Amino acid sequence: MLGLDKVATALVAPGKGILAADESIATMSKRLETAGVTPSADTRRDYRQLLLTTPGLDSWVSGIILCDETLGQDLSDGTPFGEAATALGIMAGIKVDKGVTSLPFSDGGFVTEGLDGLRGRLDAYRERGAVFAKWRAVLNPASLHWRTVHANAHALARYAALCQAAGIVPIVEPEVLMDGSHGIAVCQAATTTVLAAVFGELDAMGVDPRGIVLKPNMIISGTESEDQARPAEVARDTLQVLTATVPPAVPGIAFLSGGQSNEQACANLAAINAQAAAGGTPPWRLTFSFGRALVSDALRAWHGVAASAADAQDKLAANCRRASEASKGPVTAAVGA
Ligand code: 5MM
Repeated sequence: MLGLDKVATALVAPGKGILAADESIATMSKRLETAGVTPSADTRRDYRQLLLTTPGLDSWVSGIILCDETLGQDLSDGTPFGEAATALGIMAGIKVDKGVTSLPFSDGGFVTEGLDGLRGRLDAYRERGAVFAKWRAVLNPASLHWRTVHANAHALARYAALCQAAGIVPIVEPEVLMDGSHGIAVCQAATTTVLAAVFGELDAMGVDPRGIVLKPNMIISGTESEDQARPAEVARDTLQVLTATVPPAVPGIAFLSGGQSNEQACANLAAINAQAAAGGTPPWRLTFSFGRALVSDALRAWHGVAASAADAQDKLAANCRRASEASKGPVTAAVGA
């Protein structure tokens, strides 16, 4: 197997990003219902098969993140998902966290669980073809308590260390939510605090920064804020935060979309890359690990109808192509400037 640094670097290869298709059974079932599809193991499988087998996907996507259920499933031709992804030139990843639970004495904060038994699960996932993993912490910028920051940073670092010991590249995802009416400065302050704590804990746990991918939020205004930051401002503040907190040895930063549309997320990613390039060559690749910003249009187009699969795949391909372009460096932003 390739070294951790080689896998991490390949995940963020020029023009490539990561497709997050790892919704838990509960989340995926809700999204299917909203799209008019009856949720079941079979419909969840059919939907993920549609995504993975999109023609040309490997031109824009280096890896796909799956959940436990999908990595244990087979495509309709009987090929296991992990094997099918590898055959298509796409690395298979696995979401290993078990979701969030409330953290006592933290003013309503949450901590992500899933460390118990993780060592054994990682071995089993590797057997099924996973070469990278993902763990997501969720933080609310408007009510950020130091206990929430500390608990989540510690858990992310314990997870990352276990992954690297198992020969699996950890994607480290501390998500500062965009829900709320806060302005961009609140997101910037919270994300700086969170990333500084995360990299402090990763170092304390002996995690090699060359063998991880960071999956942070962009620095943006809260969804309900009346003052929506434009891409140039998002780029400036995002790069300030990353420069202050992320070691240059980290090969790549793959942003989550956090509820942004494909157009908005790609405009922001393009602006981030343009500004980074204007300041010289950034130490890390700056790309995408979007979920909703890539797949929402495809799910709506498919709505469980086999005859709509090709149209759905076209929509996914268009969104992945746009994200890939945005990750390449200076391009014309689609929204604002
Ligand atoms: C695809 O959704 C992922 C898993 O969500 P749940 O465990 O809550 O079901 C999620 O972690 C996702 O990978 C990230 O939030 C990035 O996705 P977005 O849609 O924010 O780009």
